Amino acid sequence: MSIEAAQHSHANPGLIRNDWIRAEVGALFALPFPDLMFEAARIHRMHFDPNEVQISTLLSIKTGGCPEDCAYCPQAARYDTGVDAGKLMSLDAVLAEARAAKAGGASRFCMGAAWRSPKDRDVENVCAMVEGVRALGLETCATLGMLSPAQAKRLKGSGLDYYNHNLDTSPEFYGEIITTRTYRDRLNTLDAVRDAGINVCCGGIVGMGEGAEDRAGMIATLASLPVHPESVPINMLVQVEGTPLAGESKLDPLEFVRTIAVARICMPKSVVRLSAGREDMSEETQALCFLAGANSIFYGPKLLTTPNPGRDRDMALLDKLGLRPMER
Ligand code: SAM
Ligand code: DTB
Ligand code: SF4
Repeated sequence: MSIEAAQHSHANPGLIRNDWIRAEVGALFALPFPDLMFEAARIHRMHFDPNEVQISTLLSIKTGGCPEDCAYCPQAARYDTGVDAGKLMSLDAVLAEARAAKAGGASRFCMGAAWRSPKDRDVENVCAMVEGVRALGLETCATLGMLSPAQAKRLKGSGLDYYNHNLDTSPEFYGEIITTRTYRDRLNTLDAVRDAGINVCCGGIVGMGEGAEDRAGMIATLASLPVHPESVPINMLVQVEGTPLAGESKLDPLEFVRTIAVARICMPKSVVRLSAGREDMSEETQALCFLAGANSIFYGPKLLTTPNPGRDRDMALLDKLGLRPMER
C-alpha cells in the first residue's frame, strides 16, 4: 500500500471507498497474518456485532441442463457430473422447503436456477415464489443468470430482496473459467439489479487455480463497483468430478481466510458470506473466517447440488463459538 493510502485509511478507519486499486488490495493480502486479521476484525466491529451471523438457506429450484460452460459447475449440461436436468419446481414444493428453512432458523431463502438467463415466463413463475416466500416472513434472494433491466424491475415488483450474480474471479482470469458469457455481461446484469432497487449479492470463487493477483483483482473489482454489494459470498471451489476443475490443486485454507479478511476491509458495511466449501473446512478454519469478518453462512445440508454441513453440526459450531443468528 502507498504511504498516502495507508495514512488515508488510518485517518478514516472503516471509510467506505469505491476506488480500490489492485496494488492496494494486493498489499492487504501480503500483510503479516496478525496485522491483517486485526485490521479486518477492527473494521468488522465498526459496522456489525462481531458475534452475529446471517443465516441463509439455498434451494435449487431448477437444477442442471445449463447451456453455459462455467468450468466449476456441476450443472453445466456439457460436463458429465451425474446431475440430472430437472424442470422448474412447483410453487407448493418451493414453499414447503421455505417453511422448513424458516423452522430450521434461516432468515433468508435463496432460490437458484441453472439458467443462462430466464425467459419472461420463468420470471413470472419465480415472482410467485418470491411472493409466497416473503409471506412466510423470510427475506428472499434469487440467482437465475443474466437479467434484462425489465426482468429486474419485474422481480423487484414481486418484492425480491436480493439478487445473487457473481463476478466469480478477476477480469483477467475470467476467460479461463467461462467462455459463454463475458465479464461485461455480468456487470450489465449487476447494473440492472442495482437500478431496479434490489440489494446486490455478488462475490466469487477461489481455489480455481487462479493466482494471488487474481484474488486481489476480484476483490478490487467488487470493491470498486459504484455501490458495494450488500452481500459478498466468498466461495471455496467445491470440486465436482466431471467438471474441468476437478483435480485442481487445493488452495491453502489460510489464503481463503485472507480473502475473507481483505473483502471485509475493502467492503466494511457489506455482509461477507463464508459460502460454498464449508463441508471440507475444519472448524478452526471457519472460526478464523468469522474472526476475519465473515458474518453469513449457507445453512442446511445441501448447497445447490453439493453437500453442506448438517444443521446440527452447524448449530453446535455456532454455539461453541458463541455466535448468534442475525435478526432480519
Ligand atoms: N445459473 C446462475 C448463474 O450462474 O448466475 C445461477 C446459479 S450459479 C450455480 C451461482 C453461483 O454458484 C456461481 O456464480 C458460482 O459462483 C457458484 N458456484 C457454482 N458451482 C460452484 C462450485 N462447484 N464451487 C463453488 N461455487 C460454485
Ligand atoms: C454463491 O455464491 N454460492 C452459492 C449461491 N451463490 C447460489 C452456490 C454454491 C454452489 C456450489 C455448488 C453446488 O452445490 O452445486
Ligand atoms: Fe449454468 Fe450458473 Fe452453472 Fe454457469 S454457474 S453452468 S450459468 S448454472
